[in-house]
Amino acid sequence: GDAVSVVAVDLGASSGRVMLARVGADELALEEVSRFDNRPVALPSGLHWDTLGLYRNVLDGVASALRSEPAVRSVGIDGWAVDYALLRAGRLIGAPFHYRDQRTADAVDAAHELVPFAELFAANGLQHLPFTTAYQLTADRLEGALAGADGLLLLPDLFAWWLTGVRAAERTNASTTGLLGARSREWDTDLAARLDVPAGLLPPPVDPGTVLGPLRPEVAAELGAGNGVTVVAVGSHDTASAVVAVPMRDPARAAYISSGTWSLVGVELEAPVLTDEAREAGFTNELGVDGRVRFLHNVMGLWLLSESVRTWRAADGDDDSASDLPRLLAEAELIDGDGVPAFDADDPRFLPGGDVPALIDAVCRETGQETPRSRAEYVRAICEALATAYARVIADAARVTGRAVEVVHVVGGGVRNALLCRLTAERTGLPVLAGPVEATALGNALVQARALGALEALRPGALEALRPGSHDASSGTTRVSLEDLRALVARTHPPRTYLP
Ligand code: LFR
Repeated sequence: GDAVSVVAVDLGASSGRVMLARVGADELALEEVSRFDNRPVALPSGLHWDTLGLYRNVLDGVASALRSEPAVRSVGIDGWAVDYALLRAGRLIGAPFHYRDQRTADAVDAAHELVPFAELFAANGLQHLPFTTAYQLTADRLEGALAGADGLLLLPDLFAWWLTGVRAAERTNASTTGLLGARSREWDTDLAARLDVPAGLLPPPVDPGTVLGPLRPEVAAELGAGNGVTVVAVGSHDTASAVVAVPMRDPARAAYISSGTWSLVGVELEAPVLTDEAREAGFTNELGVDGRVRFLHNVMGLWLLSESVRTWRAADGDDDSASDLPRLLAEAELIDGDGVPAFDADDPRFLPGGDVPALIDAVCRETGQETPRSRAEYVRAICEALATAYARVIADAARVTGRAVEVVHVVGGGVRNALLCRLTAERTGLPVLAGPVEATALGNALVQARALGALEALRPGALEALRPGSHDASSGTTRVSLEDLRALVARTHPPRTYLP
């Protein structure tokens, strides 16, 4: 058929990967071309991302993808949300901050003095998270760090700009800044003015699926790219791309968990829900691809496990057999879940990370519980706490939206955690459909392939329409829908079922 090759760059908070994808009406295959660590750097100024190192890895990854498949048509970049670079005259001002940096501690109150949280939520629809871009910008402002800035780019947009020379704010990620109107889907310049954030910093929003442009000639030369390799804006917020590839049959009856460093738990809607109930239950309304809304809550996620393993590994020195996660999960399977302490996975003390087992101990003592007695017990307690949080959020989402949730999809790295998938089915009382693991890269690739016109045959009735005498398929007004894309994911990456 008319399958295309595209490159999906997916930047996660602990590692990045470059994937070569082959996408067509009956084909959806990924090949990992490169994977690299993304290690934050603690400087006297705070915790930063190594943006140039990441970009170097993106360039090298794309170059090797092009070497193995010279027919690559486009590149799309997604990454974690909210973080940004400040620019002056086209140059970076300083190293971008990591969202887990603690500099927003005072900025949150300062921002709420200008615009109370309830008013922020009514305008931007976002759950309270202390690292939302608007609070980070408030911290910058209070420290005088916005002076002289004439531009701002979220990190995936920064890399797209470096590749193409085109500056834009891809909408799904822009919706995590707190400065995009939840209903208007445009920058809320009144809100920015009230928060004392110069709206002039914000580049024009573009929708996912927009062809940003060709590689800059210098970049094309360095990468050995032929003419015609373009950069396509995808759902550049990683969660937006992941949800594109959740193989939901009927989004009105499904919940999803995008399970990685964070667990993003919620439902997909056509319009935001900005009620008091939604705000009080901690929901966010982030923008998805095709104007959908991700009504979800950020649960602390696999971060609790990865920080625990990191702590144990540091204590063990060279011998890392006792901190091997698959092994600990296998041991944790055999433990009685009622025998481990219960705690709130969303306790804000977990956000900066560090010695998570010690933090769990502190929480247990406060709540008059015994602390876990072994690493496997910590692992079990964490999985129990996450599954409990998932079940609560899914029940809240159903209540607040008035929907009946009948199935829970899990995508992302957490699909590999069979214990967590099983506990999720148990706690929610619903079937869990687990997979695909690489939903984010798949969603990224699907949006590129659709933008390149390679998926027209997925449109219902497309084949009939191509027959002589009928209307030309390409002149139809309906485009290949998310449901068509998801059906392709379900066919090519059938999920695994866990029954309650
Ligand atoms: C997931 C994610 C979440 C966002 C958090 C911080 O990788 O993008 O959606 O809340 O990271 O950016």
